[in-house]
Amino acid sequence: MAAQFGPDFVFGVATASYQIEGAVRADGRGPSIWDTFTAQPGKIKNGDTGDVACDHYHRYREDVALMAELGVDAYRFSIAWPRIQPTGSGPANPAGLDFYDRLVDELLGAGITPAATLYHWDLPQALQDAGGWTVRDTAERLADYATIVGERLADRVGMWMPLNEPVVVTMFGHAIGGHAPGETLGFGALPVAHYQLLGHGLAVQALRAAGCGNIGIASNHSPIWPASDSPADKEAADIFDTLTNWTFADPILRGEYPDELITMAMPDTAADDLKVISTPLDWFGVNYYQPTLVGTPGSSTAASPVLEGAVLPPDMPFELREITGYPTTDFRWAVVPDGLREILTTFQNRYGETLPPLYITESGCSYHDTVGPDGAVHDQPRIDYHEGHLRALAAAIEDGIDVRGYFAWSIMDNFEWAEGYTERFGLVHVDFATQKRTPKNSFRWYRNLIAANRL
Ligand code: PNW
Repeated sequence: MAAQFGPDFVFGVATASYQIEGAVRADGRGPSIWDTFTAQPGKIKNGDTGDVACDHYHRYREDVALMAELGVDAYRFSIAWPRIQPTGSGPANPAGLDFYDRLVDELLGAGITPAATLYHWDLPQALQDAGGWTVRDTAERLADYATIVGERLADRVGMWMPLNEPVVVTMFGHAIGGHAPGETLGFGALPVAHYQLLGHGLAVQALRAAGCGNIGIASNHSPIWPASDSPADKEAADIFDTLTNWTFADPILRGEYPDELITMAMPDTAADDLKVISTPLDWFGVNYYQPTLVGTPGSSTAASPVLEGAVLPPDMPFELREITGYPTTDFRWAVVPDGLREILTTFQNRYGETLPPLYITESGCSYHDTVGPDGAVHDQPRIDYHEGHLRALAAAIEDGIDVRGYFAWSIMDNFEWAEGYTERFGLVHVDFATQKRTPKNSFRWYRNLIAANRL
């Protein structure tokens, strides 16, 4: 069946600063928590770091040229806070701002709308030393940083996102410790959710005051599936759903936290802060990768590959299970295109009239691609992944859900956090030894799709 997208539908690609830029000591950039984390033995596969990554800081012109060839409408990138404020507060570092100024102009010159994320996980280390996301001050610092960047780029950036995936920062960074800063606070990580959300709300206000428009968020969401019909598994799934989906979306879209358990764990100021957190957005961005299968703890040996190797805090009232019966990527994530339609439908039903327009700010898959003897990268599974997810998206639009765009993660292979360079999400293959870029077959497929505007 043919699936068609409206003439204004935005096809994009996405990246994040620490994952692609390298040049971590260039032009006055200060250290971030990811520089610190990757320097600790055993934290990242093969001891990989983002020191060089895709060397995008020096090769951005070549990379923008690839995006122009791809024909995308928009490019979602993140600004490295420690390039703008090396210690996370105080005056701007002009050389840092100049880099994003050049990048934005290069994009506009290629007819591509710049879509900027302010915080994609590279917190200035000095702010971490002062408490990081466990303290209120960091939320206020995010707003100052938003003012600096907003004043410089308001006239040229077409979409703004203060935060990327506050749930992953809370869970992986602070509850179970697989990401920087590596805290293992369990439920004690909930204030980290609150201060990021407060930072988001303050940054939205700061961006608006600086003259920026079209502001949203990139928030990770996953339909939660109970492992069985048993009341115990359903209850475990409900708790996980509340913790990972609605703790992040309700405060923004409804001005309240979802339930008593969460409210009790939040700082005393939370009730007042919710007014700031729910400052209206122009749109809401969903990052979707796969559903999450949840059951009661200790009842199964098939744990989810998402949490492989993680040390879980004791006494969690749920456990993640491996999803079976679907194809999996080489990262062992389940490929479930209908999960995208499901989570979008859940948003529509939960928020109804008050739901702003949606974007898919990330979706993608990792396969361990290699360049073949013919010089090509035959990544048919990635084509199938994006085609399936775009069909599911088209079905959601058909259902009446207002989805305005889709950003493929990622334009090119890059530093995949704790997995280092082993997982490849790109439409373009990167040989990290030579920095050679090779467009994969999926790149050509996406280019044709964008040109035709239909599947
Ligand atoms: C996102 N999960 O992270 C990030 O925004 C990207 O920086 C990252 O490269 C991409 O997805 C691929 O991982 C996620 O476990 C990390 O469900 C973990 C999960 C989802 C998204």
